[in-house]
Amino acid sequence: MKLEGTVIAAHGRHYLVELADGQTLPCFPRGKKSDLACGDRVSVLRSSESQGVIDSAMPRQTLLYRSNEFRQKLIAANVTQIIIVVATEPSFSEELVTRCLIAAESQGISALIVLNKCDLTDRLASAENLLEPLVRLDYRVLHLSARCSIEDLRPHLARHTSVLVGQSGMGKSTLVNALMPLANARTREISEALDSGKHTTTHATLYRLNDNSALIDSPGLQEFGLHHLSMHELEHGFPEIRALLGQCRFRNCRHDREPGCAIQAAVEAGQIDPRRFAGFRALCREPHPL
Ligand SMILES: Nc1nc2c(ncn2[C@@H]2O[C@H](COP(=O)(O)OP(=O)(O)OP(=O)(O)O)[C@@H](O)[C@H]2O)c(=O)[nH]1
Ligand SMILES: [Mg+2]
Ligand SMILES: [Zn+2]
Repeated sequence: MKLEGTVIAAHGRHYLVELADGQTLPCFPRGKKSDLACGDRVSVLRSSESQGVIDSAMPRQTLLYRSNEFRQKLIAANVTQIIIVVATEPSFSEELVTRCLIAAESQGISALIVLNKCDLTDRLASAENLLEPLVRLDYRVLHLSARCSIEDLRPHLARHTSVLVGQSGMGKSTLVNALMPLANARTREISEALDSGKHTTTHATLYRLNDNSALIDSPGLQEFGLHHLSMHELEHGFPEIRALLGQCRFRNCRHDREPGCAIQAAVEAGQIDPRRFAGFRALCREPHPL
């Protein structure tokens, strides 16, 4: 008998599937390939009382993933919001935030930036300084301290399936635990089922919130390769560049050294942040599909 469910934890070839009745079943993919992500909806065949085989996966609404020249790494499927978690300390990579935003943009996923650990006030100003260009572009930036209160975050989660992404140590899991006191126990339980249970998150896990929304905690990222995005998607991933597309002299302008480039003119006129433009150019120089 086929059962439908949602992947709520993904760790290598091990998946935990939540079935329609709320029960969870450890499952393996058929064959060698395992290309499912947390949040994927699947159809499962029960192979024993305590194990299943994933028969097929349903089409995805969205897929958040990263890629380098060798392979792709799936982060989460069917999410409607990406929450990029940065912190006052340890210091964070502005470039990684930009890359997360572009990946979200390419999938039509809304983005929220959380600046966590605002209780550590010494480093607050320098973190805010790094985020300033993004605030000016109207990206939502929420100041939080998972240690003190996460109540300001709750309204942003409503009606969404959100995934928390960011570098290790930013406080993603602390946020989850603060939002859901029961998550702590669940995390331990799932860690025991899937791996040795270290402090740092080793696999993505989906948690249901009371009001029909869901939250996925994911392992810390050190890099976010975007080799799968075309030049067109990169241009559209920067709102300030997107706004000027079509205004360059040449239709196939690469916004590098071409004369009559509206983007370069905007950088020179101080309308586009030079750090953002440098980030865009660096992305363009990486390999990408045409
Ligand atoms: N001062 C302070 N410390 C915090 C806050 N939030 C989290 N921490 C601490 O930051 C450390 C890392 O927190 P985690 O929640 O494990 O970070 P993470 O982003 O899940 O890290 P990975 O799972 O490795 O990706 C822990 O020691 C937390 O106690 C905060 O708001 N204020
Ligand atoms: Mg974690
Ligand atoms: Zn141009």
